[in-house]
Order: sequence, then structure tokens, then C-alpha cells
Amino acid sequence: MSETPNTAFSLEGRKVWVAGHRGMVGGAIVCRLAQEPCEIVTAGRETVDLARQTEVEDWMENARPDVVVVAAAKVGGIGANDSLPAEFLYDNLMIEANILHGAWRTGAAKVLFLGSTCIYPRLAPQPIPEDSLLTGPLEETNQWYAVAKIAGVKLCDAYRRQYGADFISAMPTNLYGPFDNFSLENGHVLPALLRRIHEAKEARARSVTVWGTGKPLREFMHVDDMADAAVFLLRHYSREGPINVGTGREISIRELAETIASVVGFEGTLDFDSSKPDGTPRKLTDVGRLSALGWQASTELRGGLEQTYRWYLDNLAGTGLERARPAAGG
Ligand code: GFB
Repeated sequence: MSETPNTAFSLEGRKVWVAGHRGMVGGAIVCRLAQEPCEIVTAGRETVDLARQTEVEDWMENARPDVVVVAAAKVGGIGANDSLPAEFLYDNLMIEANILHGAWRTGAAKVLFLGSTCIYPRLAPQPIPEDSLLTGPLEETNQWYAVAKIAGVKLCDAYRRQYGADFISAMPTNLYGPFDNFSLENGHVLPALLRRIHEAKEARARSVTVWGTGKPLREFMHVDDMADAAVFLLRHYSREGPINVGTGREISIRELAETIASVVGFEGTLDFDSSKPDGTPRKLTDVGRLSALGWQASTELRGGLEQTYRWYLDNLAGTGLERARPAAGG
């Protein structure tokens, strides 16, 4: 299949439903779409519970969006994934199945489903090409989330094949930015460390704990880049299978913690708690397919961290809150 951009899809005059607009990713996509000549619709959890099929069907029947972005999901870091397997599998299966089936029933012209690079095998070749999907065992800690997201990719493919529906799936690398979940136990590594290191600085602590050995490698992308890629893909991409969205650059957890300490201004030491899981050893996406279409991430990690830390200081630090918006899913 060719990588030639399909520029046929226009957002002009379209009604675009961003499912999961209260989450970090959905919220950023809503902001990015505000620059486009389309109408944006959203529905909070009080209006529609995305895990309930009849509620989703009724809402979609009524709203009839032309375009659907599936950014709603139960998400979290390694701790949450490992300790809430039923929620990560069940909630994500229900949310994606209800929305994708509803989009087909109501004749949506385009659907973008968002997954995660944890769909790929734990020991996939690096950088990870899209065609390594289902070629090996998954990482144990987040297999539940991964299986649900693989099912979402396959649902998109199945509706494409059987009904000719223009459903696409994008797999973002580890994302961060404003409106992230800054929970110390359940958040992803970047917001959790940003908060822990900030609190250690405020408490004038001599050291701060970092989970695991610090050796795993991860790729971090600012959520505004993801939102820009989402709009680009809606316009220019139409084919089966996942497409990776990342920066193509990786950093160890140790280096991430050191960079955060420098941004925050924490001068103490880092203690690595190897009783906590490392997760997958390396997860660098092959972004060749997306680059060939003409899109690249633009936010450097250091600048993105500085902006996110400023946002954290302005919105959450000292409030006792872990997030500024209710969780995604609705
Ligand atoms: O973002 P994270 O939780 O998840 O990062 P994954 C986990 C890595 O960061 C492990 C280390 O190597 C941890 O040992 N780490 C260090 C910490 N300190 C901390 C901390 O305070 N909190 C956290 N959470 N980790 C996720 C999947 O995998 O990737 C999700 O679990 C999703 O489902 C996401 O797919 C993109 O990068 O391992």
C-alpha cells in the first residue's frame, strides 16, 4: 500500500464529536479543532455513559456527528494498569465498541480511533514498526489495556473491510502536557515524577524516589503535537492498521527524572526503588509512515516540560488536586 497522502477528506462544515474531551488528549484535540472550519460537539459523562451501549446509540442517533474522534479511554500509568486489570480491559472494550459501532450505524464519514504503542509486543524490534503488531507476547503490566486497544484497531479494520467505513487508528507514544493526571500512584511517569520532585523541593527533601531501575527507555510527546497529528490524519490518512504517532526520540527514565529535577530546580538525589516494576524495557516508535505523509512532532522535551511545569504550578500545585478536569470517558 502506498504512503501517498489522501487529501480528499475536508473538515469544512463537518460536525466533529470528540469523545473523551475532558481527558488530556481529547481536550487538546478540541482546542486544535477550534482552528478548523468545523463544528465541535462534546458530551460529558452526565449526558452519556460511554460504557453503556444504549446510551451511546441514543446520543449518537440524535447528535449524528460526521466525524468521530475516539479519545475516551480508561488510562493510567504502570501502577494503575497493573492493579486495575478488569477496569482497563472492560471499560476500554465497551467504550470503543459502543462508539465505533454507533459511528457505523449513524453513518459517520470518518472516525479516528486512538490507541497506544503498548499494543506492540514487549520485545518488538526498535524503533517499532506498525507491522510488528501481534508478532509476539505483550508486556505483562499493561496487557489488559493493550488487548482492548488491539481490539479497537481490529474493529476499525473490520468495519473498513465489511462496510467500507473510513475508520482509522493512530497509536500515540507516551503523551504528556497540561491537564494530565498528576496522581502519584496512578499517573504516568512524567506527571507523577514532576509532582513528586516538585513536592520534594518544596519540602526541602534530600532525595526523591523514582520507581524501577531508571534504565527503561521511553519516548515522550507533547499532547499538542498529538492533537495536531490527529487533525492531520483525519485529513490525509485512510487505510487499515495502526499508524504510529511519536517523536522518534527516546530517553531513559533516569535521564527523564534528571531533566525534570533540573526544570523544577530540585538539587537533591534520586533514589531508584527497584521493587517497583520497570515495564517494557524500550518503546521507541518507528514514525517513518507518518513522516512520509508529511507530519512531524515539533515540541522539544525540555521546552514541553517547562511549559507543563508552569501549568502545574498555576493550576494544581498546592491545591491537593491531582487533575484539573474530571477523568476522561465522557
Ligand atoms: O508512564 P508509565 O507509567 O508507563 O512509565 P509505561 C513507567 C516507567 O516509568 C517504568 C518508571 O519504567 C517505571 O518504573 N517510573 C519511575 C514511574 N517513577 C515512576 C512513577 O512515579 N510513576 C510511574 N507511573 N512510573 C504505559 C502503559 O506504559 O504507557 C499505558 O501502562 C500506556 O497503558 C502508556 O500505554 C503509553 O510507559 O510503562
